[in-house]
Amino acid sequence: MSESRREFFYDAAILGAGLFGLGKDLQARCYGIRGESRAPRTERGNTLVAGGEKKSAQPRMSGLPVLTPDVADLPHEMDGGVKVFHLVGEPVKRKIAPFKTIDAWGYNGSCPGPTIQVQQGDRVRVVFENRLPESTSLHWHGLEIPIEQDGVPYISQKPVAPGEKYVYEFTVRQEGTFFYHAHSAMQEMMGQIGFFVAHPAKDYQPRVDHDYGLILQEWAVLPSNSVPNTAAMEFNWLTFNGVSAPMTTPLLARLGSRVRLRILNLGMDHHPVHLHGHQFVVTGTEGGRAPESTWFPMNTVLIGVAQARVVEFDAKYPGNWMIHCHLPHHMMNSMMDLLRDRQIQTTDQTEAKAMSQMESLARSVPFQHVHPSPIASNAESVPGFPQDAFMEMGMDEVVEKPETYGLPKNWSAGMMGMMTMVRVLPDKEYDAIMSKKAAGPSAQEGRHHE
Ligand SMILES: [Cu+2]
Repeated sequence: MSESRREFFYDAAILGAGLFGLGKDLQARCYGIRGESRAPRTERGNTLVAGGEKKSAQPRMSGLPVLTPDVADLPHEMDGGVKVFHLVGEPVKRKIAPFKTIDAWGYNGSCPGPTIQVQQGDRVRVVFENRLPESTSLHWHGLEIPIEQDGVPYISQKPVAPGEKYVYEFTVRQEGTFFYHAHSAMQEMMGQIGFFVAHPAKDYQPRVDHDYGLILQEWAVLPSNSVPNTAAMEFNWLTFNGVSAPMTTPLLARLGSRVRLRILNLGMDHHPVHLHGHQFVVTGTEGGRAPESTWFPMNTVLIGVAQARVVEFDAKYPGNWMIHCHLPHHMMNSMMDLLRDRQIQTTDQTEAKAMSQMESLARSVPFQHVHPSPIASNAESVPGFPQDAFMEMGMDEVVEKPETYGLPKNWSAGMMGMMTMVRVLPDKEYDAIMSKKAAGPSAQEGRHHE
């Protein structure tokens, strides 16, 4: 691609960003890294704003905005000096895998809810509308705000009845990674959570080049069902930002850059999140920035329930590095959906049977059916077989997007559950993907809705 053509895409991306409520200053920061396209968020199936609200934001923002792959940002408008957000709690259909769509609850058509980004010191108003079939409220997790804004039914406010609106307003005095959620346990388990990121008044040091956010969730959804069982204590679907691998959008990092990951957990399980090939330091928690004297190298960080952990690392080594929850059962999803209404088979599994099961699923999705990795000729006679054999479901084409460009063939067969990857790419590869992204949402089947 010629330089001028690349510039054109670059400019188009900035123009596109303007449409979604990013001010000039913020745009400049968005594109601080050459080609760091933050063009129109194009997440599949998400509705950004309810009621076609007018947006005319002129935010001042230090640091980069956070990118939450597969989850859009919530735009805002200004009313005098107040940033006004419109948040709608409602049932949401969420495609968590190419062959699995669940009936979750979320906000503004998204589960998790859209990401709210503000600046430390901002006055924030959130006009909340309840389109759920039951009463709810919004809790601002970790924020030091007046008790009447705390969002706990009966304790700090009357529950917001179905069809009602409720206005929250407060000044954000802190910096850090916070979240909003319904303060009702089962509603939380239906997916009612979203990021609330407060950027610091003064940039964190050292500055990062990429800032990503991931929300960890688990779901109990029986085969042929779509409604999560919120009373369950065991879970068969594990998601990052509302999607299971390989649908998770890879996180891109330019070789030599510094990367921040904000990881947030609001479920029933704790998740040890592991990054391959690099060491990171924990630079913050759900309580804000941690002093540098507390940083030490690690590559697995436990994200407890209701916690956030912010980690940073230098992307030193080129490659497609996995980042995933390391609980074995969270590195996969239920195979029950593959078997449909049949009993899961743990013994007497032959290659022919496994292939026919996989083919029946492949026909219904459809996904590219790739022959699984080889098994030994005497596999059937070995106690314990099969374990991971027959688990691989390659679906490269179904989950293809600019961020997957250039991955090795059948990469998706190795991706399951609570898993994504950090792609540390040399300039040429990085810029090639950014050009594809900048080419616009039309190339990505119009996933953006206004
Ligand atoms: Cu886990």
